[in-house]
Amino acid sequence: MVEIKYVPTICPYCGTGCGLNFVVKDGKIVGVEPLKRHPVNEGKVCPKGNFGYQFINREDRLTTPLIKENGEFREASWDEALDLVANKLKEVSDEDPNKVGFYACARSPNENIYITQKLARVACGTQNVDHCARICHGPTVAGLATTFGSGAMTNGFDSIKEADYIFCIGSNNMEAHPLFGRKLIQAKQNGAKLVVLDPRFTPTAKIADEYVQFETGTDVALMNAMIKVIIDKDLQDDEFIANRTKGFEEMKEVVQKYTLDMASEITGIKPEVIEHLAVEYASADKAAIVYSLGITEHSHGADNVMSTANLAMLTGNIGKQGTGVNPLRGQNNVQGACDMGALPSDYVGYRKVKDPETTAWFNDYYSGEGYEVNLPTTPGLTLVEMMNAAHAGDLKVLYIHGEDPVLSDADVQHTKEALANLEMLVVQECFLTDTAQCADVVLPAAGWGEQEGTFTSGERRVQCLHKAQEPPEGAWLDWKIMEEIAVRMGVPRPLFHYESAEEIFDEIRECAPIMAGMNRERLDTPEALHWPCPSEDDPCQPLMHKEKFAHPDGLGVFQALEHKGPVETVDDEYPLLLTTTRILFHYHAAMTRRCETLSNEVKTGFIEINTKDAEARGIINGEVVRAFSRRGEIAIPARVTDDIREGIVNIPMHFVECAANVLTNSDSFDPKSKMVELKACAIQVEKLDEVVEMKGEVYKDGTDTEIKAENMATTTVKVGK
Ligand SMILES: Nc1nc2c(c(=O)[nH]1)N[C@H]1C(S)=C(S)[C@@H](COP(=O)(O)OP(=O)(O)OC[C@H]3O[C@@H](n4cnc5c(=O)[nH]c(N)nc54)[C@H](O)[C@@H]3O)O[C@H]1N2
Ligand SMILES: Nc1nc2c(c(=O)[nH]1)N[C@H]1C(S)=C(S)[C@@H](COP(=O)(O)OP(=O)(O)OC[C@H]3O[C@@H](n4cnc5c(=O)[nH]c(N)nc54)[C@H](O)[C@@H]3O)O[C@H]1N2
Ligand code: SF4
Ligand SMILES: [Mo]
Repeated sequence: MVEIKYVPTICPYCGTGCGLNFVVKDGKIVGVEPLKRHPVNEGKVCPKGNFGYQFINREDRLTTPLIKENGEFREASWDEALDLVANKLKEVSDEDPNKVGFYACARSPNENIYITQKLARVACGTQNVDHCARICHGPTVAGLATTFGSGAMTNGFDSIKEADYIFCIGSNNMEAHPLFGRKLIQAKQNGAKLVVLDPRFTPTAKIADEYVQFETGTDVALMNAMIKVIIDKDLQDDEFIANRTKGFEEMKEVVQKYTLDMASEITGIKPEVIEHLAVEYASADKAAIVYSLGITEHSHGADNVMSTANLAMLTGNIGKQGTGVNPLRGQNNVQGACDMGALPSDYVGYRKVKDPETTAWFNDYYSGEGYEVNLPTTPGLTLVEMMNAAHAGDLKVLYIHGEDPVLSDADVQHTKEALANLEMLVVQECFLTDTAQCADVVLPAAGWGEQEGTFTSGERRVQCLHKAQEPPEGAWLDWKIMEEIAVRMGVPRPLFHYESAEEIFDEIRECAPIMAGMNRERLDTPEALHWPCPSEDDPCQPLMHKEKFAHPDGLGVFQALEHKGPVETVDDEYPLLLTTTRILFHYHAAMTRRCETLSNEVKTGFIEINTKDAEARGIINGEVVRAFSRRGEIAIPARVTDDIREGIVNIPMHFVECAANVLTNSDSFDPKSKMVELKACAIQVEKLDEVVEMKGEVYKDGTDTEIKAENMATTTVKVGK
């Protein structure tokens, strides 16, 4: 008899937060099954949920600390590696705390992330801590905090099933958040109309009632014109505007020049279509906005986000089921990473660094045993600023807890130069990623399935994880590693000591009023709890902004915004605008590319190019072409298709051998959120001198495979004999 154990957990990929059971045989994870009672995925999963566990027991998991000497790694003991890192961090932060920086891991549990920011703040005295949200939903956090007072998704996922009209802009959730995509299908079955706006005819567009193709980087112009139509036709919600908002008149004035003709010129959408969109959105009883990176990853990302907020407030579509502004957060725990204060401007629970009383509170909370914490009230550097500071020689030590910026940050060349310029790069990882290969010290970490803790999904649902197997021998828990470093740096152990992840969570609850009511008993259930959850008797419902917004005066704030467009525009030399996206079977790179089933589905990257643009260059489907920008060039198979707008090309970001970020631009910033322009840069595509044809087929898209709601897998693992 083989003994099989089921251990409940949460999927480690996207922010949908599906519930799974690990299937454990003889103490090893051998598969997963969807959790049937889970309220989000209801016993279904997407291919990543299904097969994405295969990386866990790979032979190339890191199990020994590595130290680089003369350009080569050698194995080291934990003692040696920890001392080396602690001494360097202490030496540099004693000299100037601004010269050290930390990237936290949005794939890792809340408890680990909380400890990363605590190591930065308490042991090094720096506010330089950030994570990938900056180049993901940073504009959401900034934009919605400005308009609504809170940077999070306003409604729970299930709320969408009650919508009458769904305005889905810049989100390809059928590939990026498939189990949320399933809820869109369910909403349609309940009678909702789904409209998708995207420069590409995506799998999500394919399930829509209406699809609108338009120019990249023109969302503000579109939404301003829609707002003008709504006001001109007197379709706005006057009562909501009067009672719950401010700034309406200023916004109204700015949108006046966004006539249908002008917006049509900018966006490429016919005037009557813009008018139709505006009237339908405003006339629906309950209209919901869904968006993701098509909105945020621009040099005007926060403006795009605030435009969606303007639309929702104008029509009173907020604070009710079936409505709201619903940004689909990316990483499994990116909501948590923001909540935990892995942000240079915020402590845990969005308590502000800039506020002297708050900083005094944390200084006091973290001091003791003769150890004084004295944090500045000036926000630290963002992720992108840290990389630039490294490049300029102003940052000396960068501590990366589980991120892979060599693949994921804009402009790979710039990133590699910056990392090489550091006095010490520390990477705490499960695998020797492209970034870890650049490190001076690599610290092997336990990963998903090997620890207790919590993930917070995109709908602010804080969910429990459970340990299903021991980490590989030699790999340590993230929080343990960082505790040891803090103590070696001189923080008295009692100030930085935990017996368990649960103990860390208790400290989080003490520091973050929005999570104070989350006791273990309430949390460790399939439904779990959403924040805000201020007290143990609060029901902690997912719907926000019911009666008032989260600003101190309770009012939502309209923003007067102008269309700006991409900073890098096309010209004769670089005539194509590149966007960079995701595909169903891969998730960034490190984990899914180590999952055999997923890798077999899609083995390498490709560039999508419109049939006419391909013809003009003599390019045929499947041919390897040269793509180049002002930053660099790659060779990549072409996928010739009518699904992408003419003049726009697209590269999925997962494949290091033909990496999109060799081409992207790290110079164009969103001043409001520090986002870089990952969804737009100017490139050229050419035939190679020698014709190279791809072996096998170029990936089409996920539409023909598992992503239809009814086909989503319910169970696939076969275990035991
Ligand atoms: N399979 C898979 N799923 C993932 C991930 C993954 O790597 N793989 N990553 C996760 C993460 S971290 C995130 S943040 C999410 C991202 O989820 P999404 O944002 O849905 O994913 P993307 O494919 O990056 O971009 C969405 C769409 O934006 C469109 N777009 C490009 N430019 C514009 C524009 O100017 N305006 C508008 N309106 N649309 C535009 C693109 O054509 C694309 O279809 O996915 C998460 N889920
Ligand atoms: N061109 C372009 N670039 C992009 C984007 C785009 O759309 N276009 N999207 C951007 C977005 S939205 C995002 S979110 C970023 C993602 O960028 P990253 O955050 O760099 O992405 P991941 O590959 O998810 O990195 C997570 C790393 O953590 C490791 N890891 C996982 N779990 C643990 C753990 O528990 N402990 C430790 N120590 N390590 C762990 C994994 O092995 C992996 O290497 O990329 C951005 N880059
Ligand atoms: S939709 Fe897929 S990747 Fe996202 S949490 Fe669910 S199973 Fe995981
Ligand atoms: Mo993301």
